[in-house]
Amino acid sequence: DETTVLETLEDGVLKLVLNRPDKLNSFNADMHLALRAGLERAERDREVRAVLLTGAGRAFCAGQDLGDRDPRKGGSAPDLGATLDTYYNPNLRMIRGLPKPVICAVNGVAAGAGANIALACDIVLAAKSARFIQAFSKIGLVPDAGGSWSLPRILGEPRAKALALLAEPLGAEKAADWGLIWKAADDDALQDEAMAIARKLAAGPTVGLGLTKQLIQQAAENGLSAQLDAERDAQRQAGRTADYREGVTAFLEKRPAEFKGK
Ligand code: T3D
Repeated sequence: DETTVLETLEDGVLKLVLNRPDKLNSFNADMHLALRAGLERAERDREVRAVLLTGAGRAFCAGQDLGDRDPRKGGSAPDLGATLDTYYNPNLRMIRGLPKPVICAVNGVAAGAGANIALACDIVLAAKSARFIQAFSKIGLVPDAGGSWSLPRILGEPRAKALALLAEPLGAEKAADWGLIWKAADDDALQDEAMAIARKLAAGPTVGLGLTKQLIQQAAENGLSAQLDAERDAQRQAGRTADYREGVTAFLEKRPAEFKGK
């Protein structure tokens, strides 16, 4: 299959599969654009109420396709700042800004930008055999795709610096112990567990879930007072949704709520 990102919509879950398994799903321009198209669909399409991101084959994603950066092919040094602006950063911003939950099933090794794209997702599960590698320092680069922002916030400077400077693999179970991801799952159970979470979220009160995601992200920049104001604004909006009415009604009627995502 030559499609670099496979897309399927099932039960409100848009599943996006990075699909260059021979290259460990490393990013070329086409895969960036296909991922962006999938994320744009997720934003636009009301049928989509959660996204599940994963990889085909034995890897999740090995970051940039270094075959496209071969210095032996000649030419001047590439402007990697421009490639971040053009390709990586728009997708990072879309994952973080999408007002719907993004679940990531890290099915195998996640290296370089591949690791940091996974870590930008809202709920991250990884196969127990998967490893996260801040591979950048091995080739003279710096953490990108948001890693220099998320790692110290999640782990603190000592662990963030050791991971980034040493580029040693971090196993899924340790990543879960450190709070870097939600859960390490048995390899053969990963996809089912991730899909079950995605389905559950896709059947949830989408507006409230999207606002919850944004609030928690804003907390990284806000002081308490600004955050209390943000909660007030978000709660006002959530309180006007049909799903809130349904949630309270269902509680009072002692039955499961049937959320419509609006
Ligand atoms: O350039 C810009 O735009 C700036 C942005 C940069 C963002 C970045 O992500 S920089 C970091 C780039 N990624 C890496 O440095 C990781 C390179 N890969 C690895 O270190 C290892 O492959 C892994 C640790 C990920 C996996 O190791 P292993 O032993 O399981 O597999 P392998 O044998 O190394 O790889 C299998 C095949 O995939 C192999 O091809 P072959 O020999 O079978 O034809 C290998 O060359 C290929 N492959 C793996 N990673 C990449 C890749 N091909 C191109 N680009 C890759 N990143």
